[in-house]
Amino acid sequence: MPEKEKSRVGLNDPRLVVRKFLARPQHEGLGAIVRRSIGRFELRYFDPFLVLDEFSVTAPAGFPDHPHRGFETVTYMLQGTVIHEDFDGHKGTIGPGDLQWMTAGRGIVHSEMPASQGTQKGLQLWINLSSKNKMIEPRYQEMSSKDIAEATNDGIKVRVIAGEALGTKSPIYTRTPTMFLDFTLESGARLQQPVPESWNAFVYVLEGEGVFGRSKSTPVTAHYLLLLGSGDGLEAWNKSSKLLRFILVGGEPLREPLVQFGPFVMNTQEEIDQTIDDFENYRNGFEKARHWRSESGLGLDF
Ligand code: FJE
Ligand code: FE
Repeated sequence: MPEKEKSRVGLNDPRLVVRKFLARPQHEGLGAIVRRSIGRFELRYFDPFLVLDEFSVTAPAGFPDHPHRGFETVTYMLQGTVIHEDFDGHKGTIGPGDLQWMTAGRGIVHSEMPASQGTQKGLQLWINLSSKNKMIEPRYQEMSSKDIAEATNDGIKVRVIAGEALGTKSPIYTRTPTMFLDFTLESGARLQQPVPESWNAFVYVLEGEGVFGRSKSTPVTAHYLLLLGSGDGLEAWNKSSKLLRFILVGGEPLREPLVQFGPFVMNTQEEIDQTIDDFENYRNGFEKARHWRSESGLGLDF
């Protein structure tokens, strides 16, 4: 390969793993189980990311009627199907490999429940919105598995949920600039993936074992979250004999004050007080919550 091209694909300053967390199962919602990595006590916030849950729901468990304001939720299914239903009549299913990118903005009230028997598994990522976007109109971007762009090269497969990898771009619009890549590396494969220098980035391992950051570092297995330090991208290796699957997520930090009360994430305590008042009195985006109940008819105390 000519030297010029090498420098184009190569990384000059690969990011190292600076912290590592094992996400252990905990109860959330109504009988659901989540492995929460970002959003737990030791890792309250990794700007702009509020929560990363690897969830597992088996009927009748689920996430019945509950609100959101001030951020986005990204639901990416790994196995099974979830039915979602909101107070504006927006309804549908999210099946294996499907994506729902929901900008809650000023307010969404919805339910997220298992659609079938067996265990439904997926990832849900909460991405904070900047102060200027917290009260925007809610919006959904949905993609079924077959429409999610995939690229392959040298033992690497990537599903491009958001951002760009191996020359393939996702059509998802990220109001808080974000990349979300689902990588599968065959045995022996080595990945070099650029990540903008100023962004925060993490890896969450789904399957197999991988070596991240430095070729000599200890292999990491499923359910581990790795926070990456500064640099221009991620270098990863599959030195095992099995497939390695992980997500790489990066986002531009907002660097704004944050006050969170459960599913409401604002910049100040006054805005949180206002949000609770809006929700309780069906105002400023919560009007439609007054007469709405999901088909499950259940609610969630948050
Ligand atoms: C929520 C408790 C919750 N992780 N992963 C309190 F469980 C939830 C919530 C979820 C959730 C939903 C899915 Cl489909 C997947 C999740 C938490 O709905 F929003 C609050 N406030
Ligand atoms: Fe929700």
